[in-house]
Amino acid sequence: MQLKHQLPNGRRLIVLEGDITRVPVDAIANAANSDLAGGGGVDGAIHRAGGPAIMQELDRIRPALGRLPTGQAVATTAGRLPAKFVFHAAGPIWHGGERGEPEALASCYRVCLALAEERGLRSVSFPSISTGIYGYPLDLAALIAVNEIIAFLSQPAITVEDVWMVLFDPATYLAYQRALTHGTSRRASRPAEA
Ligand code: AR6
Repeated sequence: MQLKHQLPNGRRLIVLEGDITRVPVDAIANAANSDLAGGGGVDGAIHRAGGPAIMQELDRIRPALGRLPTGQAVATTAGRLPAKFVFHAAGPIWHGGERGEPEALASCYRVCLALAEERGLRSVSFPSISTGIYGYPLDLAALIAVNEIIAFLSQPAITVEDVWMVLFDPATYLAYQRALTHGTSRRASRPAEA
């Protein structure tokens, strides 16, 4: 299942149910953590599919960087993944929403999109950052993600053309579908189901 939302400037947000390691793009965002030491969920899947080159590059980055602040991201090779880069973002752990979680989550999307733009990339994919092990409520996270991505894509003269939200399970896909449909009801164009 997928839902495409095209902006007046031709940029697109594509919401897709699937495995992010199998969708070819220029850069894949990873729901990582501040230690950049790998983990479960999509982080584990990305390291398994990309192979050891990703962790080797993180091992070189880590000493200089220390802990990656929540809401920030760093770029590495994508190894064997069908992409040029992986952007490792440290999403917020949900503590009830009063500890800066919405700002930190929005920052993950903004920083990864800025990393893509700096590199002149055309396509970026995201998983649903923080809504797995980190416990962020799905509908709240989906609205933040969709709003950040659409705000970014609405800018003039950006190199990024397509942003993919690749959602692993039907409930997550439906939450992003709701966020996109609700969020776009006040905008000029409507998303099209494919
Ligand atoms: N493709 C797309 N989405 C996936 C995939 C996949 N292959 N596998 C899982 N997901 P999570 P978080 C979905 O827990 O909440 C790790 O240990 C998953 O179903 O991966 O940000 C890190 O190292 C869910 O919808 O990330 C951190 O320590 C979404 O990805 C911590 O988990 C995010 O779930 C980060 O937790």
